Amino acid sequence: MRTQIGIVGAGPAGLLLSHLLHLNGIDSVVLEARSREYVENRIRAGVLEYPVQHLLIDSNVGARMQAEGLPHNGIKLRVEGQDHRIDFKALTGKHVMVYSQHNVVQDLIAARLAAEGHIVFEAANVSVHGFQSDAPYILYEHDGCQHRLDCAIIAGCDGYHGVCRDSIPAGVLRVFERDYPFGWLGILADTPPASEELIYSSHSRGFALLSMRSPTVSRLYLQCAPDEDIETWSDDRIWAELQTRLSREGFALTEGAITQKGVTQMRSFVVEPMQCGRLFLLGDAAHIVPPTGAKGLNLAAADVAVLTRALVAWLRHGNTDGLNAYSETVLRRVWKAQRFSWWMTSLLHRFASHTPFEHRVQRAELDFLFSSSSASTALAENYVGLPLVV
Ligand code: FAS
Ligand code: PHB
Repeated sequence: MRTQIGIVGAGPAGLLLSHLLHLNGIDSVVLEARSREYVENRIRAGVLEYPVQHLLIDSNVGARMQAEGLPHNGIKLRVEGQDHRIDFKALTGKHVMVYSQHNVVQDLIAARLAAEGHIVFEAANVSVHGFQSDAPYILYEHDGCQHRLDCAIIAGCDGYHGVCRDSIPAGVLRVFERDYPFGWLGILADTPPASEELIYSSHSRGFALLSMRSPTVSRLYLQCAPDEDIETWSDDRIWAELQTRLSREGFALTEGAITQKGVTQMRSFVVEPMQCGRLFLLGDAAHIVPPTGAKGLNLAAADVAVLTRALVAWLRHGNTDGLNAYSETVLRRVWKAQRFSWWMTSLLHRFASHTPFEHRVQRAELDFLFSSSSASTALAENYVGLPLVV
């Protein structure tokens, strides 16, 4: 089989890339290891930046988001029971949209299949080859048969644990990383969110976050040990800890059935460059951010916007400038999002290693944030999303 762009991974990066290429008359095939049902129901991110909302709307896959998503004009930072609201609308004129990542994935799959797009689910043993030549190809198994996909370019959209990054020869990539001494215990619960906006809480017992998926479904997170055993957390214990860390006079969570719970590692990770020959890395395949800044999904979409523009220029006009500058271009935005995500994580979490001096400095940083409009504006600008192509 032959196509123009071979895409590994049907997460937000791979699907959005295939969709935008289609709108520009460029063929692609998406190879996904898991089943359609699995990728359409995988619980992950929930906040869309302003520029990403418009990327979905402008490419005709934003209707359901606009109908069912929850626009948020701000967030609350809760410190020792006191709320400080960051007013995105007043500070930037923009808002974020609370809309589940798996809904975005469902919308993109529906749009691809409606356009007779080619997505191979349950593609096993995917391997990428020849990307340091002019004839890259991908091998995979499907329905017990071996297949070969010849293409002009391979897009590695297979996430942090995928095969594409690891297929790049040793010495080509430089790795930048930081692991955090904690994780997030996240739950999904069938209960109305106790706040109209997200609440990021910095508490002496650790960080907590109140988020949501709909007017009837809450998404909440607790700072925990990086290797926390979820089996030791009964639903009652989870609710008791959330009530404590999100406590404020006159405020209480409405407890309800917990339908999903899990522990997520907290890591900052970037590889440079995000390209090797005709293999281009996008999204979590090249960079991971701690979720405190709600940047993961949005960074993947930003990479897609830059690569799409570069591929259109090359395939239509033979211009390779965009492809040659892809890595440098996206890494400028990636590092700004890395800095913001690291900063939000450092600001709002409890570090067991912190000295009393460091605790005071963390507190002073919060005080400055709450008393300075320029500091609040900087947070707001980063949170609602920097321009997609810089
Ligand atoms: P993805 O990981 O979404 O997609 C990669 C795809 O490639 C997957 O479908 C995978 O099955 C497929 N694949 C992997 N290996 C393959 C192979 N060998 N062959 C074929 N296919 C292969 N961000 C937030 O902002 N908020 C959150 O709450 C949040 N929670 C998260 C929880 C978890 C557990 C994880 C891992 C991430 C979370 N993130 C969150 C970040 C998340 O949103 C990612 O940034 C986003 O999914 C990145 O999208 P992709 O780059 O498309 O990668
Ligand atoms: C979520 O809703 O899952 C979410 C929201 C904001 C974050 C992280 C996760 O910073």
